[in-house]
Amino acid sequence: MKNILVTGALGQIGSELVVELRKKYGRNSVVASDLKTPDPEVMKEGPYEIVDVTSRTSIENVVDKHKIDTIFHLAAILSAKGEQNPQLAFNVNIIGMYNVLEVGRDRKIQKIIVPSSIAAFGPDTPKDNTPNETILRPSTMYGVSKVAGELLGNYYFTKYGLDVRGVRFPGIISWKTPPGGGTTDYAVAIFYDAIKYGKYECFVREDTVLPMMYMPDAIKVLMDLAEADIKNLKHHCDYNVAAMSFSAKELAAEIQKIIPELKVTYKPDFRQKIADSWPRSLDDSAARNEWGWKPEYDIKKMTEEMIRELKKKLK
Ligand code: NAD
Ligand code: AKB
Repeated sequence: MKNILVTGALGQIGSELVVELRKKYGRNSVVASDLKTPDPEVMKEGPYEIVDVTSRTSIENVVDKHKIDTIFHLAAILSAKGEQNPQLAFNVNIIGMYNVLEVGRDRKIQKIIVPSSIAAFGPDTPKDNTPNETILRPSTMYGVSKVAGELLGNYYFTKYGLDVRGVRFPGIISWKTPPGGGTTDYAVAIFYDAIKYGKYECFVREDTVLPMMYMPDAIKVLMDLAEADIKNLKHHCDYNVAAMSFSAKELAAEIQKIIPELKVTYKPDFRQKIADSWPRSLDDSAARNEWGWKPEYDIKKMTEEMIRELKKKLK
């Protein structure tokens, strides 16, 4: 991994992944890219390019210019935004993935790392301790695009020997960059509103249980999977990874241990149906056995750190 391109680098995960990749592989070895021109501060941190993944040429130009050998493909439209604009989600997530794979094949890219999601599962999937191999029949365009991405990645590995790797992320919780339009966004928004207003109106029911992961663990997932010895990988683009599972009410109670004045009300909207179609917990033994995945954060440690960091940020 000498020259790395990150697509969707201004998003919730990309903005933190780029920093860690640069720490490990060097500032100039990591090219961040997204649709827009970022703040001047971001431009100063290292190479940045505008790349629209729906255009194969746009990806090719940057791959050629920087002699890219590894791509972390993060550009996507998430579940809630995707249900508001399924055509955009199809275009960015499915055509975008296809373009990245085609450029990978054509330019002999060594490795492509691409997150899938718990959204690949659907209402017919077993909800508890969901196996790695199970029913993939999602009810959202985002989920459909994630299943397509997993299958395409596996296909390009088998057909062309392209090394494509990916995990099914649960909801990611972080304080640096707000999430970009997913169903699990309430698990981040509650922290901001708890600190700013002492109250939060949650858009899913209090008994909604979903798998979640704190950002440092998510970054570790991507970096460890990228470095894993391919000889040990029996899967490619579809590893379940788990860290914690809790209900919206349990999260509120954990925050109330530190911010006792927090009042939470529940007003479910269209995102409830999406949340109800996803698993409550995951069996991630394949990731643990094949490349040593192990999370560091549980709900308590994550909540304490989120509140500490957000208080500093929002001061
Ligand atoms: P995000 O919405 O925060 O960021 C996505 C980025 O993609 C944005 O900066 C956006 O500008 C960019 N983008 C959109 N259309 C583009 C296009 N045509 N070309 C180039 N860039 C474009 O998303 P994220 O949370 O950082 O997610 C990154 C990846 O991880 C996605 O594949 C997502 O499905 C997956 N994932 C995220 C979570 C989560 O909770 N954050 C959970 C599961 C999976
Ligand atoms: C979303 O809610 O859409 C994402 C995800 C779980 O993929 N956070």
